[in-house]
Amino acid sequence: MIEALLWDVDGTLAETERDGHRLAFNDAFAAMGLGWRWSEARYGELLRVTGGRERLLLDMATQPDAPGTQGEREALARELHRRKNMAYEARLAAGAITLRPGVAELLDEALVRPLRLAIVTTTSRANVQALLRHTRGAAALASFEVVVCGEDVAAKKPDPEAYLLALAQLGLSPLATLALEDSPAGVAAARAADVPVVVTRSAYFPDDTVEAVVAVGPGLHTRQGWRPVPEGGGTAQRVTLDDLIEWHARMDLVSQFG
Ligand code: XBP
Ligand code: MG
Repeated sequence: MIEALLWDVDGTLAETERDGHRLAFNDAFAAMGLGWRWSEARYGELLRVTGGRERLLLDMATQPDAPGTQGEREALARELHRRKNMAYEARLAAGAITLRPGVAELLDEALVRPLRLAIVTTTSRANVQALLRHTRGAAALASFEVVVCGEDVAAKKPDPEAYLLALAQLGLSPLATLALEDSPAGVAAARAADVPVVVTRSAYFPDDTVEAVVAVGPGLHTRQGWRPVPEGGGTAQRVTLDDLIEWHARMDLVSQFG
């Protein structure tokens, strides 16, 4: 039986990478007078690395006008990241980023059931708080009993540390939980902590092979295109809590989906 849903943030709750972080990084480059701009394609390559500062340092290795020393690069990455997070919140405040369809409905269902809720992300806490505040209101963060963020771990996803910490804080065994993830790194992190995973494909990870997950589909807004077919019943057009419970109950059917 599922006792808690563990939510990834970027790509799962909202398309924050494509609509938010990438553009906010570009805002920060412009604000600091740098000519660097990340295209959608380049950002997709950089997403191999989790963490905004880590992503900046990876890209600086390819920029001829990046500072010469590691210390200078780290200082620049810190300042760019600070400005990026401000630009990200400004985009949220302007309504440019919304929750993915079906997310709010599933969260509401879980609160009524009730089922415990946790956030397991390696994004910065300020970004998680801003996303929830601007998309679900000031009280939204409090509906998550546990919120594990990038600052709380030594190793970001795909390391399992964030999931292990969330399980410890909830006092639950992994099989009493279900993770919602979109990226290969997120799936790897959850699976390395033995947490069953449902994958909602996102803009940047539309067809990556995912292994050992209980279900994979295009998004929580639809029951079409999911493997396995949702069998939780009901009349909703979207994926419901009963669908998640049914997939979880059948998790011996853990599969590889290409
Ligand atoms: C997503 C990430 C983050 C975001 C940017 O993690 O890798 O780095 O891209 O956020 P998840 P920061 O899917 O686990 O939420 O700039 O705060 O790192
Ligand atoms: Mg994600």
